[in-house]
Amino acid sequence: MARLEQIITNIVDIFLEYSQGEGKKGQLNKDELKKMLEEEIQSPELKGTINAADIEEAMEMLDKNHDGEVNFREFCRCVTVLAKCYYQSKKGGKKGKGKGQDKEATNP
Ligand SMILES: [Ca+2]
Repeated sequence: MARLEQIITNIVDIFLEYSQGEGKKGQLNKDELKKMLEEEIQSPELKGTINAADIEEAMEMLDKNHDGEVNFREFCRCVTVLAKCYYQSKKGGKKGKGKGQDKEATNP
């Protein structure tokens, strides 16, 4: 399978796997999200972005419709956030801590 296809199927499979738990199907509750982050995010720079150790904050960041669970759409957002973070770290972050560029979450 081509690389991008592999990633896409991985994203779907990971979500399906972790959302099978006790909570509602098709949703990650707090425990499921924590388990998923603990097991599937290993590198320190990504852990700095969304951390299982601060699951309240991670949930707040991801649970956009505030139903206390992470649906597939919200999970995809999580992946996007991590990808952007990794992209920034690869680019070397020359711009330092400039304001604005990380602020995509500001909804009016
Ligand atoms: Ca939600």
